Amino acid sequence: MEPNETAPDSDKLDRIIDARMKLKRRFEEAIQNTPSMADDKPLGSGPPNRHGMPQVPKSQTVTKKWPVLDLGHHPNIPLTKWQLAIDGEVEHPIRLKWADFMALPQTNDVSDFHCVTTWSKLDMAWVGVRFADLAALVMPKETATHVMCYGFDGYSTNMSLEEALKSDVLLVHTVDGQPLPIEHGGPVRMITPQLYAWKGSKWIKRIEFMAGNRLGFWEERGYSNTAYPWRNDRYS
Ligand SMILES: Nc1nc2c(c(=O)[nH]1)N[C@H]1C(S)=C(S)[C@@H](COP(=O)(O)O)O[C@H]1N2
Ligand SMILES: [Mo]
Repeated sequence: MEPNETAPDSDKLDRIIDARMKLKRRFEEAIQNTPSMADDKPLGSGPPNRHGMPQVPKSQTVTKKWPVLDLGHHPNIPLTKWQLAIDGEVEHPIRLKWADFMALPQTNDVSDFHCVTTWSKLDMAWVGVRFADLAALVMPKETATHVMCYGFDGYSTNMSLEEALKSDVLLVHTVDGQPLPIEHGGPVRMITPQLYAWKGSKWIKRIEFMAGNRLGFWEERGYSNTAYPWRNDRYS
């Protein structure tokens, strides 16, 4: 390869890194101040987890099984038809096909899953794309404060950007070394290890950045807007 052929690539990489660092600086303080990182009297039991909270949040029971919870309709999306739209209050809205998504930097992480119906599943091994890396691609406008995530089944759920931009929030396609099963949201779902699991849309198809907050499916029906497990913050 000629030296000049590598120039556009390293330019592109520089731009990506730049965008990520800019976004990180913008939200770092807000992220550090979220309840699941900053609360000094978190509710729960067990040794501290990696963000300093008791491993098992209050009123949760650890399960080995992985229950299925959703609205009862499991959309079957072939990879050839799969698309993810990221739009709203962003500089560069995009629509990713499967190959585009898999070509993005992939993150491996092990995290816990806390369901509001009182079970927790610990140490799940995930592979996927960081929400923060997707956000750096589209670049949220200064006015963006929250996101709404939509599933192919008609589901929706909202959260603040300081929660969504945490480094353990991923759009995952692989769990414990296997493709994410359809009943758990495959081909791709979001996970939010520091919030109750209903904030992670299964079969995710769209992320809308918003200049303010709106309520998602369960939030409209009395579930908490914020969903902090270590505050036992389940219903509003
Ligand atoms: N698209 C979609 N995502 C969803 C839901 C849903 O009904 N549809 N249910 C939520 C709820 S209430 C929970 S507890 C988790 C459950 O994920 P699981 O079925 O993989 O355990 O998914 C969340 N994400
Ligand atoms: Mo749930």
